Amino acid sequence: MTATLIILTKNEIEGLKQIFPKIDRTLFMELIACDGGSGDGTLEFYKEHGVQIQPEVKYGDVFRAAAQIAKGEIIIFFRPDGNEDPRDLPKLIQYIKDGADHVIASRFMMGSRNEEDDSILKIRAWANRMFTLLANIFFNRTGIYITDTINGYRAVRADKLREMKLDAPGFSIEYQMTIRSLKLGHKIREIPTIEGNRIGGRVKASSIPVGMEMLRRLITEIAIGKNF
Ligand SMILES: Nc1nc2c(ncn2[C@@H]2O[C@H](COP(=O)(O)OP(=O)(O)OP(=O)(O)O)[C@@H](O)[C@H]2O)c(=O)[nH]1
Ligand SMILES: [Mg+2]
Repeated sequence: MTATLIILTKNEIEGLKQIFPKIDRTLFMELIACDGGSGDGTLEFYKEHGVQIQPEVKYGDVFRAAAQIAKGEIIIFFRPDGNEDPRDLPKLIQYIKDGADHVIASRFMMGSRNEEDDSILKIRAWANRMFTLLANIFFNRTGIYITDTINGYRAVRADKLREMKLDAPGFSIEYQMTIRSLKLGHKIREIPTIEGNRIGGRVKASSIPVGMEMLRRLITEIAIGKNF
């Protein structure tokens, strides 16, 4: 099976410089950078390294663009800001080759770490766990609990991604992706991941607006059921 790597960035030059060289490019038939309008040298870095660029793509739109333009049978979404470990890439691909439709790198299973593990309050991690619990209660009939319904680091079969008809606007898109996959009866698997700390740049997903967006997404997905 062939694979496309989708790289998501908005001003991530510091992370990109450290993480990009660790990506095994031989795993992929193509690398596509979906960039949200960087002005810090990120785009120049891509050009120097021969990476195809889709400029000015808003976060949620990346997933729709990927479904349309990726040529690979497997699509992986990757953010080079230090959070995601490129050593997981072969494993994500292998799980799809072994029969999964959708493979999530989980920050909340045995052998995982999430970015907040060293902080005291861990508010984001607990909010993530709550949204994950609710998604499992409302949509998961498989008997296998999904431990991280939100992490964006994941691989999916391109044909299955197209079936999901994703339409969430921003940072709730991965949550919608997991929920739609459950509704469609896709085979979802998880691998443990060690989430690293952000390397440079600034966080773009501010917690409270994203939390509100996730709540709205959950309610909408409950209301529409399989009508999408
Ligand atoms: N294409 C695109 N990428 C974006 C956009 N906004 C953010 N990104 C990238 O998406 C990734 C996730 O955003 P982050 O700000 O790291 O969100 P987060 O991982 O929840 O926050 P941290 O834990 O602080 O890293 C990063 O690689 C960003 O550069 C956007 O509008 N368009
Ligand atoms: Mg991040």
